[in-house]
Amino acid sequence: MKISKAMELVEPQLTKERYEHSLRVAKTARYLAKLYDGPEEKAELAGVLHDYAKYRSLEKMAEEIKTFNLPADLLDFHSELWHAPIGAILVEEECGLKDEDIQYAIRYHTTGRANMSKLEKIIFLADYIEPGRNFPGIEEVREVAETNLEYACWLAVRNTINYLISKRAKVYPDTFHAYNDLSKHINGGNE
Ligand code: DGI
Ligand code: FE
Ligand code: FE
Repeated sequence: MKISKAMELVEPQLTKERYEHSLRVAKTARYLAKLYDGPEEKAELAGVLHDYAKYRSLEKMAEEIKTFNLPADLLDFHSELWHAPIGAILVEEECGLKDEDIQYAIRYHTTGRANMSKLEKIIFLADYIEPGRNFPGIEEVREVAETNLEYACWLAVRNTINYLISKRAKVYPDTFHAYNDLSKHINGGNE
């Protein structure tokens, strides 16, 4: 799929702000792919498409978690998590994009998971550090993103877990799995 086609398909699904966020994620993802010898075209496409399902109604998504056979435990966690796995399926169903690498990157862009592919890490990190974002501690993540993809992802997951805990929110198991898995890249990973 051409990037212009993906943009055309995504734009009507999103608000103007969210669409612009998606374009910044695409640009950041392409930059990271070049830096880390990843798939640049796929990174850009996945960036454009990653939030495709962001504004789908909660009723529809709750239904689709069942009909698409997605993990039922998603329903016990914040609905913010749903757009990622549902978007990964909808880009195929509604846009005709059948590309496992891109679909995994979309599926895990919110939580991460253990054993993320390079493309999954790139999208996860690009979504966190795109220039429109402003989280506490983001400058450190942006700096580390220039030299160490795994460490930057670890920092992003750690910050997200800390944020969720400070809000007394639940943390989805894949988020912990991402944290634990990425820990092997820091401190020798044995602590
Ligand atoms: O869709 P975006 O806003 O661009 O970004 P995103 O898909 O990374 O979603 C971010 C939100 O998801 C943010 O409010 C934190 C939340 N989140 C990430 N991991 C978890 C989580 N929320 C819960 N409850 N549990 C998680 O593990
Ligand atoms: Fe998202
Ligand atoms: Fe996003």
